Amino acid sequence: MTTAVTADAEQLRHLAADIAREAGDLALRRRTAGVLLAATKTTLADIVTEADRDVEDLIRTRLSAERPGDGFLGEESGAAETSTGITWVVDPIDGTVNYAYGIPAYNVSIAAVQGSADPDTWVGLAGAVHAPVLGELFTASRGGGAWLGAQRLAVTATNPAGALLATGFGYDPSTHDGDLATIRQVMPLARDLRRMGAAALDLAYVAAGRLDGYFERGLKPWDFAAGALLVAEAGGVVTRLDTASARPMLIAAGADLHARLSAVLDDQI
Ligand code: LIP
Repeated sequence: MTTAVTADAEQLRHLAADIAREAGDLALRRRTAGVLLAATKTTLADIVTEADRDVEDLIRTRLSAERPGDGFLGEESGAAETSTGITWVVDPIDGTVNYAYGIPAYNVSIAAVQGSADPDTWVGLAGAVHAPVLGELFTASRGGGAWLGAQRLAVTATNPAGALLATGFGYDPSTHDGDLATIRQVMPLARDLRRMGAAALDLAYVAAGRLDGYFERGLKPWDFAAGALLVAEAGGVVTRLDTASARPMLIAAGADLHARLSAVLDDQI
């Protein structure tokens, strides 16, 4: 039986930041030494490297030592139920394809949630997104705000020039046509579009006001657990449409743009 606990979100934020910093530094060292492909997963394009596995192992080992009994859900090593009421949701290297190609837009994403690793029921408590090549560590705690180092983050307000949006595509080529059709429907709201290939970084940039909004279908819980809390704590809104499907649509933006994006994307579902 899970004993619900009220964890100090700030303590969890500091722990997430500390581990994300160490894990990101390991990822960068391994990238510099050369990346070894370990396997492919759902499609040939869905890769996992030896570094993904080793970075997740470091994170899992640190969390087990610091927070015994907490649950865990990681992209590469599966799940463990919580006995404390807290679960960690981890993407060891978000932006894996960028990482494999040597593109700097990759990060370590670590989130602590109250409850199980179910995004429809969890309550985000703390998160850290570390982009080691870019030298940036984004953090947030529930009620404690979103931060880039000591700089407090805030989402943008509506821009008459249109929204700078980001999105992404899944690893299954059969989904690309539908996703392109969605982009066509959204473009009247946009001034331009970015496709960085790392969901947690897209979300961190919405929180930091570097993007006005982000939407993507088919993300996994570990892709957005930390980034969604960053956006919420930066004054933004994050929702998911079509959650009963295999490819829910995540939408993140300031309140006004979120409402306009949701109206268009809801019609697409
Ligand atoms: C990736 C996401 C990205 C999405 C990719 C993939 P991964 O996560 O960050 O936004 O477009 O399809 O899901 O696989 O690099 O952890």
